[in-house]
Amino acid sequence: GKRAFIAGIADDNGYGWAIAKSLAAAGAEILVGTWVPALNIFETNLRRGKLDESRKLPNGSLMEITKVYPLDAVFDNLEDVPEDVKSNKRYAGSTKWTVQEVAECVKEDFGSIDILVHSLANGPEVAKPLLETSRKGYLAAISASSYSYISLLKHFIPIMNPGGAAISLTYIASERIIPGYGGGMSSAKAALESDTRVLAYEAGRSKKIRVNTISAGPLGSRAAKSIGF
Ligand code: ZID
Repeated sequence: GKRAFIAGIADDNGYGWAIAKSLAAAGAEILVGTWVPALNIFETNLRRGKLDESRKLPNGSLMEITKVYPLDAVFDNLEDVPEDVKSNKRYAGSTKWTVQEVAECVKEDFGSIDILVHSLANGPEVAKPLLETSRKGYLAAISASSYSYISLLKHFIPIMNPGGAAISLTYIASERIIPGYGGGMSSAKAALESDTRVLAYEAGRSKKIRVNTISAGPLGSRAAKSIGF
């Protein structure tokens, strides 16, 4: 069977959860990366059975998540983490949540993976038009929504089996004007799409790994609702 690592699940409403279920139904083992600030609630809901109804697969069995890893995809390694984040209550409760550390943990626990899913994005100023977006907000959107894919690939490719595949989710606001998708999120998706072509070339040549991104339709996830979509 294949083993998948899905980055960006914190509830049962988003694309990551739906993709995990499809992969589980197809027989894959499921590992999950959950944003550190959302980890507690997600694990509690899982433990208390609140997600059991949503865990149901077409054959009637429940999706098993083998392990949930805390993850913050805007930090590549410990040296990147500023003091205020290190000492933040929500972050201090977990360890090894930078991208490099998570990849190391997955390697230690399971040796390798076959499938990498990037189902995460964040744009703190998404509600602002591009003309009103600050440099900080713009760079934060790119860091969380675009570079995070590069970083995940960089650190996970060494433990990905040849023939493996990576996928992320993009949005057509990269090509067409969609008012309301601001804060540099349109720019972040454009970068994600361009990077996908280059990463596919590089990872395909070096490790026979496919790299793709899918332009998603509307889904009432937490992220989509928070921007009024
Ligand atoms: P989600 O909230 O379920 O998933 C996003 C996840 O990212 C959450 O679990 C966060 O905790 C996590 N996260 C945020 N920051 C970090 C971080 N630094 N490190 C680790 N994790 C982090 O929402 P989702 O399922 O909508 O998002 C998954 C992917 O789908 C994202 O890349 C979206 O941009 C993409 N996507 C979603 C939609 C949608 O409708 N939900 C659309 C296109 C792409 C879209 O916006 N018409 C209108 C809107 C749209 C499509 C058509």
